[in-house]
Amino acid sequence: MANEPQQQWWRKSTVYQVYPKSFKDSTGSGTGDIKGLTGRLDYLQELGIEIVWLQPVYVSPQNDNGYDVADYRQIDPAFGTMEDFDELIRELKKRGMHLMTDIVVNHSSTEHPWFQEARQSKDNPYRDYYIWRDPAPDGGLPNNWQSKFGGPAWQFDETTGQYFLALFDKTQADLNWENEQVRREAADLMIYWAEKGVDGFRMDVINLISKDQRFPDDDPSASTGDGRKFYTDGPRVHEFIKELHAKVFGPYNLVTVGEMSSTTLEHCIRYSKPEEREFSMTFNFHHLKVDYKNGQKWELKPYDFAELKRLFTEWQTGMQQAGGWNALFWNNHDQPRALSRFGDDGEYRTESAKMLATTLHGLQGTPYVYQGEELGMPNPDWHDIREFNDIESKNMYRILQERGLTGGQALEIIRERSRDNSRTPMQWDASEHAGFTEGTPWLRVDRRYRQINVQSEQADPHSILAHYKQLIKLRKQEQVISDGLFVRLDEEHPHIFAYSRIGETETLIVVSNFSGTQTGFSFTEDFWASRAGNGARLLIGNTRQTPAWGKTLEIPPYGSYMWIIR
Ligand code: TEU
Repeated sequence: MANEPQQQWWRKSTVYQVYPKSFKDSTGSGTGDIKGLTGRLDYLQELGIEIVWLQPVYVSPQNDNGYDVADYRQIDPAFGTMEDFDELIRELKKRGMHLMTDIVVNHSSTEHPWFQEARQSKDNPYRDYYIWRDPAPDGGLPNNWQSKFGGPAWQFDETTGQYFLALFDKTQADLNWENEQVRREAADLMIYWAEKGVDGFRMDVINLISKDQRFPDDDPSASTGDGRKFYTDGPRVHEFIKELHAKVFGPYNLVTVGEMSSTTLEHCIRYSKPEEREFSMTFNFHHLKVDYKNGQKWELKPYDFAELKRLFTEWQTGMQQAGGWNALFWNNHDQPRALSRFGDDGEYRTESAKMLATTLHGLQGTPYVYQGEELGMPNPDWHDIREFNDIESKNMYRILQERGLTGGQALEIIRERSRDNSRTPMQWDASEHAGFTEGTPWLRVDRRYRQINVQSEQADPHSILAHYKQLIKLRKQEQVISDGLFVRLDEEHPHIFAYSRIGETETLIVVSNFSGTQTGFSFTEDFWASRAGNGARLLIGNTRQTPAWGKTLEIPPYGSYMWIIR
């Protein structure tokens, strides 16, 4: 089975995340499609990618860009046909590559036939596929839980006079996993795709499927008093996931990653330890909340570098010691571009993009590359709310103004935090619309596409793209990158994140400068004497000149280096 220690081939792999709507349009519709992806597989193979994570292409009204599924077994015509999907699988297998698809079963679209049936009457056979509650005694909401997209988490249904739970958009109704039939439906739809040759699944907010059946009010005065503690890593979540592993993940030998919203290290150890037979690995988001003021996404503060390093250290050592496995990422379709957030998308764009990559790819876990990250694509720097598409951003632009901010203040926050920052079309070349489409792109291409695109970076041996290719190759070559024990080397340095990976016979050392100023870093006496003193070979760096090896290193602005000591 894919999760047995001896068969964990994916521990040396790199996953490439494809947001299909923005990857490549083959028809001129202005939105990306499956054929467009299939036509670019050579690019991904050349990069060294072994697993492609294709985000939802199922039938959907697109209120949440495909995460509102209206038919779990059909391809939405906007993305192509089932024949196109079958061709994609064939073409991946020809190249020795694997397909991971997105499974969204915490909720369905309210346009799904199940919901259309359920809403007809309280005794409809599908009623209990969803979570319905009577109004509170005062006629109000069943409890004070909040949607993750802003506003209440309950939507009133006039037909039956009850509310249904929707933790995300009002058109995304939470499925009732207490209902055995729902669990059977979920397993069956996964088997359907596994039978078609899919090699793995990314499981959308899968740690939210088990709700506290008392549905109690939360304490709204708490920073996370939005109800999440009553459905996050809920009472039966591990039971439900083990059931899926027994029915699907194990028998089909699938590689799986759980997207864990607001989770804990303890749960992620349980979710990803092979002997638990749940998932192969987990995404957690704690490192991407270090610029949330008071833990609130829509309140800005400069990112807390010390906290970022503390979290990396906690999760690296915690998961490794307990046998868990991290899914490593800086970017995805829900996050602003890390380059603009933690690097410098201006003067030091190339250096800082490479620095972020080296820092992440030297860690324990399986790295994920989100489309465009390998080019150093930045946030699109928009100044008009009409440029934005995302439902969450539109809701928050309204809500922030209801809270008393001016339109300009609200827009400044949206520019920093909007998920649209990562959803602008992939930049293939310097032709119009960056070669993404012959039509009008659904979301404007970033204005810097003439300088930042695949074609120009393929021509440059010192490009960010070349750097990613080398990192991906090193992970396959150097066992210490997969297995080495993580040991933090910098003690609260204001600009440097340095760590080692201790192997049986080799030591990997990664030193990264997260600032635009040259800075010195010194190894401790003990470490230098015990490990580093007998010379190191540079595996990869991001500046023409590499710092002279010694107990104290002078690291240039955004300098980042990976050495190995054998
Ligand atoms: O994301 C869930 C999630 O944690 C983020 O969407 C986050 O909650 C949100 O940005 C609020 O800050 C998954 C998918 O990745 C996302 O695209 C979907 O919108 C969401 O679930 C619902 O399916």
